[in-house]
Amino acid sequence: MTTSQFTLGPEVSAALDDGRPVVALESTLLSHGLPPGRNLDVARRLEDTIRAAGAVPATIAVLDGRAIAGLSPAELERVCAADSGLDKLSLRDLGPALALGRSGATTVAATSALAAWAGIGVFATGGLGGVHLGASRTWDVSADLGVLSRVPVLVVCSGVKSVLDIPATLEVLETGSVPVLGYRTGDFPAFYLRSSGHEVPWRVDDAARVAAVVSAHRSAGGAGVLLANPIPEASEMDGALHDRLLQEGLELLREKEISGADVTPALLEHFHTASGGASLDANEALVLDNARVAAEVARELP
Ligand code: PSU
Ligand code: MN
Repeated sequence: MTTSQFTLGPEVSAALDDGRPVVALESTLLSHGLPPGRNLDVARRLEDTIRAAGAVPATIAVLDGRAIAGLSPAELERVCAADSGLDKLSLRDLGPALALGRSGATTVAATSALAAWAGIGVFATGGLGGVHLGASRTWDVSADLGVLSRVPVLVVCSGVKSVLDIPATLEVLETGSVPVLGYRTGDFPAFYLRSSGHEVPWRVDDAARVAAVVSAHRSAGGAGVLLANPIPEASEMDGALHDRLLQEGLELLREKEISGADVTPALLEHFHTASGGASLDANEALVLDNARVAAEVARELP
């Protein structure tokens, strides 16, 4: 499928035509979540990991008014460049960006919608957006949550950051009828940490069963499914370091009066600079593991 507003990379197009497994990847985590240089390295490793696990990667972004699933190497470099100037596009931004010829990196919400448009049912990322602390006052609830309740895609992530209101995030997912599956765990993970201290409603221990849940949920009239895969044990961040960075980050947000879509990028940057790179290693380890798991599930889906 290639239209004036949507381009599939040749490898993705061939895989979809043949019914081979494809895994979508988002671009916001590259352009807004990782520093230039490191982001391109991670982007390539993500694609290699998916190929090694027997699926085809489809990194998604919007460039010059076209949605692309399966960026070319040059397009991937553009998304990761220090001077890319890319906006962060959520689903509310896709119509304007496509129609007005703009470029941007896609969030979980926007990537999920574009993946579904392309016929891709599995998507790997690092962290999902969620309910921000203080949301009862600010109404800052990521569109990622609402989109999962409407779009038939499996999102594999490592939970949400502890900067968010995690119980409220799980409540909103329940309201949206999104099954939350813990992958080989009964705890909902908190990105850098394997456990948030909150339970998941369902635990699933292998890729074939995850695929079976996704199929059954769709048969029953549901849409998105969240698979929460904790960061590999060896890469988990030290708890005390994590708590210190989080407190500092929250203080920084207050000081600089940062709000809305800028909150996550600002916090990530604080973690990366103040941890001397430890958070980058953790971030890379978890997203690569999610890519591998997503490919394994994609292979099990009809
Ligand atoms: N959480 C992370 N890293 C990220 C994001 C979230 O740990 O890079 C990005 C994802 O693209 C996610 C988006 O979809 O932030 C959510 O942003 P908002 O809360 O503004 O909806
Ligand atoms: Mn928001």
